[in-house]
Amino acid sequence: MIDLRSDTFTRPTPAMRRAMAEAEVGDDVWGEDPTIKRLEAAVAERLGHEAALYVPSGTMGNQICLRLAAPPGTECLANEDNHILWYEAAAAPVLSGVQLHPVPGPRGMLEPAAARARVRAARYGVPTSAIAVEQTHNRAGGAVQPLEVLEGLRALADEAGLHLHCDGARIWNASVATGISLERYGGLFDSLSVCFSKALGAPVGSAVAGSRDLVARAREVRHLYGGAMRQAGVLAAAALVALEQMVDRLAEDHANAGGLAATVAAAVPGSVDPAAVQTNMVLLDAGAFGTDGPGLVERLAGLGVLAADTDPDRVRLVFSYEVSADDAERAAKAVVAAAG
Ligand code: TLP
Repeated sequence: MIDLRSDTFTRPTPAMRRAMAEAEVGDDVWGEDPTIKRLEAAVAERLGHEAALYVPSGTMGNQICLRLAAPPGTECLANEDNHILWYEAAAAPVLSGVQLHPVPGPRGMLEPAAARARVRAARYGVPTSAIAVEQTHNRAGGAVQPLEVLEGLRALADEAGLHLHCDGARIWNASVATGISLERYGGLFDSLSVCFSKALGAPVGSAVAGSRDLVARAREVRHLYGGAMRQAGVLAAAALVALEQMVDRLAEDHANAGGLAATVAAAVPGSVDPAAVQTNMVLLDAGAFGTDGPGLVERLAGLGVLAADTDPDRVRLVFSYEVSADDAERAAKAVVAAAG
């Protein structure tokens, strides 16, 4: 089976397992885990921020940031397809009293003009306190949010006094795809949540980055949410290997995704737009295969490819280091066969 359900399915590399076995550890609640400290320093440096904090998951990273970004009874603007709206169990309203305000936009984009039109003051209802973006954008098939859009949102945030947060679970993919440095992206945001356990292949973990003050407050919220861990350096060690060894190679995943999309688009009209494939994901339109999302997933499974129906009529394929170029070619043939 070629598993293209998600890049979250990746297992740790041999180098990660070795680093985990050999990690120097201490009690991180006491601030005494040297491996976690190294990871946090490395993340902060790469993203051009003062500090960073290791957290158990991307969801917790986002939710810690949203709590700090937006006081209860205020709202955070986000593209209607953002992960925080679809997959985080209503955590922002439940845990932080924050209303998420979904804004339509193409390819996961929150266009500055559309965002500006939704910024409200208390006298009109719910005051806006924050803006959240997602880089790359999951439900938009790994779409890269353009730099000028992010800069436009930064200008809006400065002008209107809003907090700008980035769900950067796959920000590494954006940087590799565009050549824009992590530091340049990072500098645009007041807070980021980044993940080591998606395309980078670490088994567990994410980090929040921001100013020293934001990260100190994030540490308190992490404790409140039950995310303060003890000798978690065994996990952070794998994340360090992910950062050091697994970022540049993402270009291979992007090439594999692009190659599959080109093959499938040529053979199955209307199934996929190859120009929309910018990073490690491909979205297939199940209708072009004469079926629906679950139907296409079932056919693909019968042909040796595991995929996920992310919508009733849409199937997502995700590439990672566990999918070789050969696997990608075999998967492309299976997808074409699924049309016949
Ligand atoms: N994404 C998962 C599922 O939740 C959909 C996947 O298979 O892609 N932000 C983004 C952009 C994500 O894609 C994810 C996970 C998260 C946050 C949450 O990370 P975790 O699973 O570590 O809480």
